[in-house]
Amino acid sequence: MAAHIKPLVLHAHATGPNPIKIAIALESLHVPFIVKSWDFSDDPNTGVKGTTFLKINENGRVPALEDPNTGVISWESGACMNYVRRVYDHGNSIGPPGGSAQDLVDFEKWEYFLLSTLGPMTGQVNWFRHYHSQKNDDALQRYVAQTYRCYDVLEEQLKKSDGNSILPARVTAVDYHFEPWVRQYKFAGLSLDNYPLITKWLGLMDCLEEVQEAYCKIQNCMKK
Ligand SMILES: N[C@@H](CCC(=O)N[C@@H](CS)C(=O)NCC(=O)O)C(=O)O
Repeated sequence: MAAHIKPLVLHAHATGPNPIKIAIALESLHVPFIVKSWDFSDDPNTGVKGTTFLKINENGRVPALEDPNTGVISWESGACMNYVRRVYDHGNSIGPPGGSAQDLVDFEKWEYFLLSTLGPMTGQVNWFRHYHSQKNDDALQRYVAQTYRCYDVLEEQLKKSDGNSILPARVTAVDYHFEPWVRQYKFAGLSLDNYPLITKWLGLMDCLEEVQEAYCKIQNCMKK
C-alpha cells in the first residue's frame, strides 16, 4: 500500500475479538494503522462508555475506525470491514472471489451469519460462564447449544474447501470475521473435538502472516 497513506486509528480492547478482525484486514491489505486501546468502563478518558469514546461511537463498543485520509469514522465491525474493503482493497484480494449475484450473496451470508449469530452466541456463552453476577445454568446451556449449532453449520461449509477457507475459492474477509471468535473456543469452555475441519481451518488461519501481525500489533499496544 502506498506510503502516502496516513495511518488509520483502530479503537480496540486487549481481548475483545471484534477489533482484531479489522486489524487482520488492514494487515492483509498493508494499510498503515495505529491501535488505541480502551477499557470497558465509563471512565471519561479510558472507557468505551465514557464521554471521550462516546463521541467516536455513541454505541460504546469497539471496534471503531477513524480514517484521517477520508475523514470517515466507522463502527460495528461489519461496517468497518466493508469500509476498509471498499476504500483499500483495490485488487479485491479479500472480498467476494467471484462477481456473480450468487458470489456476492455467498460472501454476505457468511459474514452476516458470524455477525448476527456465531459471534453473539459465543459472546453470551462467555458472559454467562465468566461475567454474569449470578449462576444461570439454563442460559449458559442454551448459548452453549446455540454455539455448537453454529459450529455444526461451519463444519459442514468447510467440507467444500477441505478446511482451507470458509468460502471455497480462497481466504477472504469472511475468514477474518470468524477467526477471533472461533479462536476463543477454549476460553468459552467449548471443545473442537467433534470439528476436525474447524480445527484444521483455525490452525491454517493462525499461520497467516496478517493474523499473526494483527495480534502482535494489538498485544504490543496493550503492553504500552
Ligand atoms: N456488533 C458489534 C459488537 C461490538 C462489541 O460488542 N465489542 C465489544 C468488544 S469485542 C465491546 O466493545 N464490549 C464492551 C462492553 O460490552 O461493554 C461489532 O461487531 O462491532
